Amino acid sequence: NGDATASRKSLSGVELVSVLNDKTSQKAIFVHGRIASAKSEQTADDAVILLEKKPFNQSQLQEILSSQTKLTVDLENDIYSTYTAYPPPLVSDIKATIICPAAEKHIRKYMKQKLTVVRETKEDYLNITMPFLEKQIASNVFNLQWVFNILEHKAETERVLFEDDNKNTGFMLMPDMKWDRSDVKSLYVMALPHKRGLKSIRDLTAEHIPLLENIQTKGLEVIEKLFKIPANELRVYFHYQPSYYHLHVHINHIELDLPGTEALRAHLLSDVIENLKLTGDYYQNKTFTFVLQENNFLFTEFAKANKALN
Ligand code: G7M
Repeated sequence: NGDATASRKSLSGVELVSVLNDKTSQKAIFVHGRIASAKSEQTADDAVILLEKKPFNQSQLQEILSSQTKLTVDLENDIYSTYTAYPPPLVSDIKATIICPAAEKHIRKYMKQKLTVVRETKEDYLNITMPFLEKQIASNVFNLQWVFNILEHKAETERVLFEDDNKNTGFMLMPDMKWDRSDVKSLYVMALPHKRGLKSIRDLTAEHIPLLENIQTKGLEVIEKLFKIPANELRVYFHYQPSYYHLHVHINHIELDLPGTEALRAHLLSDVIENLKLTGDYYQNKTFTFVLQENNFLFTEFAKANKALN
């Protein structure tokens, strides 16, 4: 919804419905919950809650290595011992992301599921993907309100890193929701163009090169100035398919090991610019290969057209 200021002080009133995905190696868990509605106490909204243990913050180490941290013994043998440690609450923080009210699309997105590789020709895009996206956009299933809130200075206003307000080539540089900003080695920033109607890189033509070059030059200059990270330590790319169909560029620290940076999803900004310079309608004609989760609605469309079987 358009209320950009909703914020919570605690997790009270959250009912656990189910665990969507328990990602032990990433020390994260995604759950489906229900949260008492802000509007009426009798009703509850579906919510997706993402809980993730954070990396250690070196400036807090002395606080952890102190009498404030209680230990219980798990094993003791000669010079070796292992414990479960209970550090004080202020240094045992976890990152919590709440999507509420969550649509079925969000619940499906975070559910553990099978992945399948899909090939999308130009014709598949015109016959399957585009009609599907247009239907979803018309019924507001891909809620882009959060993007418009940023572009219209209604949300995350204190987080803006840079803005170029030109209608055609301008963009806003924002910390991504995934980055808690505590450590520049895990830098994750996104560039959001002001121009509306560009759904994904499929829509890009030679006409958009000035916008893309502007992001590449100014965006990276600002990051170097603010965070002292030079362009040659950054990974700058688009997703295809994205989750949100307002064009955006992902910028992250090269040492950050992330899902979504792999060959089946990421397209480097510099390659996109280069391809458009060589062939202005490259992305309209290209066959894309990408991975979809099997309970993604777009996957269902490809399966219905018998295009997801090989
Ligand atoms: O390319 P794709 O659509 O998959 O990526 C969307 C990106 O937008 C992800 O990296 C999200 O973490 C980020 N993101 C999503 N939302 C809803 C928000 C938001 O409300 N604020 C910010 N700053 N980033 C978001």
